[in-house]
Amino acid sequence: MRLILVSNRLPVQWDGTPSVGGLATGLSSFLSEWKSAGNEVLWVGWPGKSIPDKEQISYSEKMRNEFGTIPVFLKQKLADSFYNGFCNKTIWPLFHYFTANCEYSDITFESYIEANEEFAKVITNFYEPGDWVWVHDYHLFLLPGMLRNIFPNILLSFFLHIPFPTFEIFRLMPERFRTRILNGILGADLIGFHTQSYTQYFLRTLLRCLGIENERGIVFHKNHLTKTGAFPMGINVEQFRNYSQSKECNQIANSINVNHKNLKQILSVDRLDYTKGVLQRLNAFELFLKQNPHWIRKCKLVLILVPSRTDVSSYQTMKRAIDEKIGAINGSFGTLDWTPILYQYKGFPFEELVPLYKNTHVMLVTPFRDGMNLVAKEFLVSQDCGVLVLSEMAGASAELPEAILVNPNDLQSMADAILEAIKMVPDEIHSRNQIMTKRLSENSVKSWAEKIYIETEDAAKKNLSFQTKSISPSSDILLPKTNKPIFIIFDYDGTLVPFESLPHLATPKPELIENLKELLNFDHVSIAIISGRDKLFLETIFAEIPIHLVAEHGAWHKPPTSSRWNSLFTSSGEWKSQIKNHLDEFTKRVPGSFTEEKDFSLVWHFRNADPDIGLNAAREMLDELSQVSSNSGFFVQRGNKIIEVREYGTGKGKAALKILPNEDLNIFIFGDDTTDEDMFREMNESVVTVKIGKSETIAKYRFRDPDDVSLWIKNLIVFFNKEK
Ligand code: GDG
Repeated sequence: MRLILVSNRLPVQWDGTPSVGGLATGLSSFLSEWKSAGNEVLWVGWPGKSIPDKEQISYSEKMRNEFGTIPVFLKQKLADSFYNGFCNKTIWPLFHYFTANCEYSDITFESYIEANEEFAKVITNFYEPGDWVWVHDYHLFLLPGMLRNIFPNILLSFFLHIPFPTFEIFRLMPERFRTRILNGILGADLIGFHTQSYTQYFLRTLLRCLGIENERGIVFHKNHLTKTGAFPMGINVEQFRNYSQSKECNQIANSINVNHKNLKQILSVDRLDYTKGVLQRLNAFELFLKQNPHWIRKCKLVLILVPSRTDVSSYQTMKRAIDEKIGAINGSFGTLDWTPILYQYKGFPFEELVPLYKNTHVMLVTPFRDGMNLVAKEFLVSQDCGVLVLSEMAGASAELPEAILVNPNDLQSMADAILEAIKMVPDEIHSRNQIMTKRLSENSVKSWAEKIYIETEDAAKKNLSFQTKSISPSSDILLPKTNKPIFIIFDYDGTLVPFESLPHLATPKPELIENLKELLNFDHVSIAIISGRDKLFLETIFAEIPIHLVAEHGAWHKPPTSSRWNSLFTSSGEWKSQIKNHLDEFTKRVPGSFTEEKDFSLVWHFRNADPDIGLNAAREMLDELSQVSSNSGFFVQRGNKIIEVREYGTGKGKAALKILPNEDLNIFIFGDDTTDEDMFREMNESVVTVKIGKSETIAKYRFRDPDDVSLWIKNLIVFFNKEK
């Protein structure tokens, strides 16, 4: 199988030198195993600068042959507006909670769309069915949706490397941007995040922004199923560990250390970015020196800042502030033979970075917010006897609770943490680090990538079974195959008519009533409506039609020829008053919800409630009621924005069996809800069962919506007329 990795930046820069960043290095172990199993890998991305038109063909050939990379060419103006604009002035600050830094510009959003389209075009040129496409990060939110439109069956993963913010933050983005972004990511089969919290924030955002619910992290949208989940990215543990224990690494470590043998080394390594909290870290170090003067001349802070986004003016301003702060600390605390901060504004090769980790006593990783932070993990597997001071706001803190966790906004706690770390005894350091490094070895970057592949494949399989069930209402498969009498059962809400905000507004169009009447003119056709609605409602709606009506999920039955309702089940009803009080409590608590009372059941509706509050209350209610329902005479079922509490032993499935005549029939059953699954389950293989809508079903076929049901009815009429 061929893997097509897609990220904004390629693992090699335009001139062939390696890019700084965790992804390429991290993935190398997974990729080499992938390739040695006979698979191919191609990496698609922007080369980082504009390449003149006439050089593009030869450049592409060279990159593909030498590095297995495929460049996406973006004109300088577009690249600037896309990358420096929408990516780094809108998404990056917003998703890291720097809301005051955000700009919302239609111009840069247009560029964002255009750049994503350029990526889609390049992939379209060489994509082949069977390839696995794995899109990375926030620069390419729209790409999964674009690719899904072109290749409906593409195997597609998306991984977000930065945090996904809470809904309240996400919705600060104008609706026209955010809707498009969410729809774009949902084109993937799998969406991975670093932590459980980011996943939950994303799912909640889908609910609040698009009204899309999830079933245990699975989302159905536009006839496509997407799995979501937390996949904390690991590192290439062996690579760091092996090198850190090598002779070469020891030699470099000793040579770096030669002038500072007696100083405890505090290390800080970041890309220059305001999210990393570098200035705050310097302030904490200054406070530490002020409050603990006995550590003066006994420690040094090695501060490495890797240049990044150097053409953005706010980054230049930040760099100046950091430079000044370093100057001030060195000026006021330094002596002729000691400088507190050794500052390096450049990247270091791996071979020099690891010896620095190894020499370190205290590693400061204190970002204001960070998707994961791989530096913290790399340090842990490379150190000899070093303490990790880690921000609670970094995704890595969820996996590394044995580190000294700090709030980067709390200067005093950071200064205290430096002191605690620098004084920590080796036994304690080893015991803390051992637990963390063991965990890191078990969750290496290789197993991270493998899990993502397995889950993506699983989602794609689920999608396939979801799609194979989808059928056109005019398909011949849905026509009667024999001339036996025909019995059709329809659910009402969500099947014959779409949902409305209030139940009494959901009524059939006159055309539908006419078509049902016409169908019943064929004397071998019988129709039943089996609904959760009450008797009066069904009687009123279907007053003119000779049809079986079954109300309250099978509690009552009125045959076509009769004006009387018979009870299909017997009821004790003892449970009702107690449960009604309980549901009423929820109704008081959740604005927009209400309780409906029927002869054999109680229904709590939350369609008009705030989606989040409604859903949470429904979960709570389900949980509470299912604990008391056994042997209590009732059972609880979740429906479409409702919770139904019903007399035990009743149900649509049993009701359907009771009203079906005892003869050989062509049976068709249509329903949209979990209560309709009861009917599908009770029927034998010969019955044609059709689910309306997206969620999981045991029905044989699937229609998109009630309009498909109306089309099927019309199609059946045409068929019978032809047969006459
Ligand atoms: C994103 C998210 C998430 C750094 N300086 C040098 C150097 N590095 C390497 C490190 C590490 C990588 O860069 C930095 O990884 P981070 O995790 O800290 O952050 P980002 O790559 O900026 O960004 C982040 C990550 O994606 C992965 O999902 O953790 O939260 O923002 O691997 O070793 N490498 C070399 N010289 C350096 O000077 N060779």
